[in-house]
Amino acid sequence: MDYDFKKIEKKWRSHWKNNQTYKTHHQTDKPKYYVLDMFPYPSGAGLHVGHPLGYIATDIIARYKRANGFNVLHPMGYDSFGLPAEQYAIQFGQHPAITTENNIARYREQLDILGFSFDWDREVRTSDPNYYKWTQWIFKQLYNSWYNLDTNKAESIEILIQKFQENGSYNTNADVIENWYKNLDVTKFHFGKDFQGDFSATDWKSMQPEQRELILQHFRIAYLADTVVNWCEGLGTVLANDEVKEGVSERGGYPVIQKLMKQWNLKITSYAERLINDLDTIDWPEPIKEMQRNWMGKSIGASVLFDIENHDEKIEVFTTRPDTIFGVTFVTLSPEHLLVKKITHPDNKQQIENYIKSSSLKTERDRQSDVKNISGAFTGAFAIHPFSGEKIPIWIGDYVLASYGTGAVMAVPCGDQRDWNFAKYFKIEIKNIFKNIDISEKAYTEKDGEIANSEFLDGHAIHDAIKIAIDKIEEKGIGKGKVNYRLRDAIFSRQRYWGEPFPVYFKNDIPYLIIDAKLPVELPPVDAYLPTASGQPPLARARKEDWKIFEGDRMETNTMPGWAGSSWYFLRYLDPNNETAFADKSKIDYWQNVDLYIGGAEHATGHLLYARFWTKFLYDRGFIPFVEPFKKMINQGMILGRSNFVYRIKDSNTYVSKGLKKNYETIAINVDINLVEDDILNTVKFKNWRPEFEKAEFILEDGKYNCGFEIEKMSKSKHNVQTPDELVEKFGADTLRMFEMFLGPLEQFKPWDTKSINGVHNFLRKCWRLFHNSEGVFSVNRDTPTKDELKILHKTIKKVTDEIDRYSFNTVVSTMMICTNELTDIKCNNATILKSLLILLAPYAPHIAEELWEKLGEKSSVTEAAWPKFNADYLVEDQFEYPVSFNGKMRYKISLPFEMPPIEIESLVLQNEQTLKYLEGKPHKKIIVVPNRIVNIVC
Ligand code: ANZ
Repeated sequence: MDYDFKKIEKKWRSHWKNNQTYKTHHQTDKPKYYVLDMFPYPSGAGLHVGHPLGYIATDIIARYKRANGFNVLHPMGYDSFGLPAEQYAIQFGQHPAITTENNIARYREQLDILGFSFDWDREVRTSDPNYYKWTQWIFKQLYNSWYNLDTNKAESIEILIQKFQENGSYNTNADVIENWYKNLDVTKFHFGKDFQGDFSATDWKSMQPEQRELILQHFRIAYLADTVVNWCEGLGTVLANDEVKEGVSERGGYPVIQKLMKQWNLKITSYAERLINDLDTIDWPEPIKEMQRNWMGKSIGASVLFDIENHDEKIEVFTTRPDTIFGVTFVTLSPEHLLVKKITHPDNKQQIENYIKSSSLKTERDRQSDVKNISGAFTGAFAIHPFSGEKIPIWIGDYVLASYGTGAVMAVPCGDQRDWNFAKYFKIEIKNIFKNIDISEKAYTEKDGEIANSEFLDGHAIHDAIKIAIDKIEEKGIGKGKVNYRLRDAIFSRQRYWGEPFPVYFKNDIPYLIIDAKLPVELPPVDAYLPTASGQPPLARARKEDWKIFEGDRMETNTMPGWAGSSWYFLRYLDPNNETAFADKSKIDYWQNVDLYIGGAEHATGHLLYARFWTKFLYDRGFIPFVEPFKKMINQGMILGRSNFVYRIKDSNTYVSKGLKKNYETIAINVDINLVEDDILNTVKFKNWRPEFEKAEFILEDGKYNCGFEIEKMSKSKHNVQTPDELVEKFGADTLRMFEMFLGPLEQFKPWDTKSINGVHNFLRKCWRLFHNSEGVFSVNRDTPTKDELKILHKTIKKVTDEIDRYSFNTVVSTMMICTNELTDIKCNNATILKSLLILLAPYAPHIAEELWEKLGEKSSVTEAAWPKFNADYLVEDQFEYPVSFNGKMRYKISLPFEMPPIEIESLVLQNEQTLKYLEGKPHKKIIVVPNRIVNIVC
């Protein structure tokens, strides 16, 4: 019988399903191993061959760990809230739940044919109300928590209330937004406009509940605040910084502007220091850790106060270089800075207003990255230098960001390139405070050197001067040492339909939570998935009676962002059907965090950061016993597609073959790779591909149309997608699984090229033949294995085990190939040897392994078999290969037992045919035998 992969794979897939082979039990007598894939967003395009790469790797590890005695958790689910389903709903009116359901069904079909060992009973979907009930519940915990800087953790808001009741705000070291009290609406708040944020226990007790709540809002980890956001009118929503590229939305390319809106925020900044420090405790790729460190951007420096001429207010700046204070020649405020309007001189008003307007059109990212275009405006006001007392001009410039530091900088053109550019452009004075350094061409931004022209700092090395300056600033009472983070609080509201509703309602504009017993707050039906005419989010279309739960004056109509559900999904897999908790405590205690996480590197500062934040928060509040979600992570490299191009002659429907295109002005068009073979276009198929090509004409080369090609990202829009389905149909899932691993190291970017898939397929056929005789009849011998057979096997066990332990998935495939060739060469069909071979093969090619396993007469699944133990004894050589020399010249080698006495060696060598040949019939003069070293014949 031949290797009928179609039949075999179908048979075993249904066997596994019917027998629940991969069901994971909460079996605590075994050590646990939790291996997880980043769950996919089920898009309409389905899976291409790049998607399963990581899933195959985790599946191999899951099977390998099972064979090594671990109780393995290897689940899969869907990150099923998201924009594409919503966009589709907007266009075609189909409820996103239906689109999502259809897409999931397609994904599942594609995943199933690959033979993964997922425990599907644990599937989670973030858009399922039974799942998002717990996302809402976690939001409630965030809302009901504050960050205690004394204990350095989040605690129940009740503890804070208790403190307020006992001592007022005094002695409470809470992480609260700086100058938070300025946000309070004084008309609603009876302390008046001089209130600076401090209140006594008596004050607290005398407040109305609503007033207390207004204060508490500023301490909660989930809080509402007026926030500058990237507002995208076209998509009707706020976008995260990384969703905006060059001023337009990444998705759809709609313009994005900066706008102030009331949004839910999460105080991730409280965790900045822990998020940085704990990176040292996890085994993640260094580039991802570095990206997270940069994202959090810790800066140590000082805040310094500058008086303003003819005004009572002061400007507070944040600087990392207090040593340069005598080099300050102007102050720059961000255009949004609250003082701008107050201090601007009437003569400069128009100019300043124009500038504010023009910079509101730019995103923060553009403002940071655009260093070429220098822009700004003078306020007409002056600050007073805190040491020299000199007058220094106050400018506004959008290279200063409102949301970083204090939104104001002391500008030092000699030490900061942006300040230098600004000063040159606007012809502002540049003072040099560095000894023997030329700053005529550019600023000096290094920290080696000596300070000059700076009174008490003169002669000090920069590093020392920083410290001296901070001391002096503190001594003078004009500022203090300070640590700043680039990280901002995370905006948690989206003006979308297809996301988690908040468990929140409003009464008199104050938010309140829906009680646990009423969760989840389900998405209400709406008549359209667009914002309302007045710009309210789509949920505002729902009438009171459309909501299953409606309280207060109105429900919150924002929804949560895409990363809400994915920040904790790994916890739900532990206990996916629990109705009374997000997971049972005993299960959390057993399974703990993820041992191995595989997924794309593109989530470095999104999902991977937020999941770490939520984990730490849940830890603080005592819900889980660990502080990091993913102990080890590997980022799989992208599989790149090979695209083909045709060249349309401009303003025509004529397509010119690649070799002739230089004679014309052409536009390259991505053509479906299925219409091309060996880079030659099938012109008939091309004409039928799309209506616009129906009447296409061609200019050929030698009767052929040669296409261009390029290696680029595999994507539906580039028509270079290869789906796993076609290859499984042609070669089987086992071949595809092995082939994807064989392409190269998991972490590397690799072009997709199916040239070697036949080789991999033939290797599996060769494995099959080891178990069958030349007539194709199953035939193995049950004798004791020979030494040679054992040697090949144990060499392979060692290599494969080492390689899997190093996650070197590609080299395992070649090791298995070599082993199969060697066993074939010695015509091995020994059952004991082949049985072990199947266990080694099963993680990669589970179907064929199961089939042959059954044929060997095994009753249980190969999944339950123990990983073969390597025995070094089988590799020990019992012979030594002697080099035989004639007059010092090595002529041939001969293998002889280690223990053979020299006298026997002598006689054996002298009788050897080769010896006779080299002696040419003459007698030898002398023979020297050094045991286990050499034989030398003198002649
Ligand atoms: C004076 C100075 C002199 C500075 C010098 C640098 C070099 P990092 O390290 O990224 O934290 N800065 C402060 N707030 C800013 C804002 N909101 N937008 C843009 N720039 C801002 O950078 C801190 C430095 O960036 C600060 O130190 C400040 O310029 C500027 F030779 O102050 B420095």
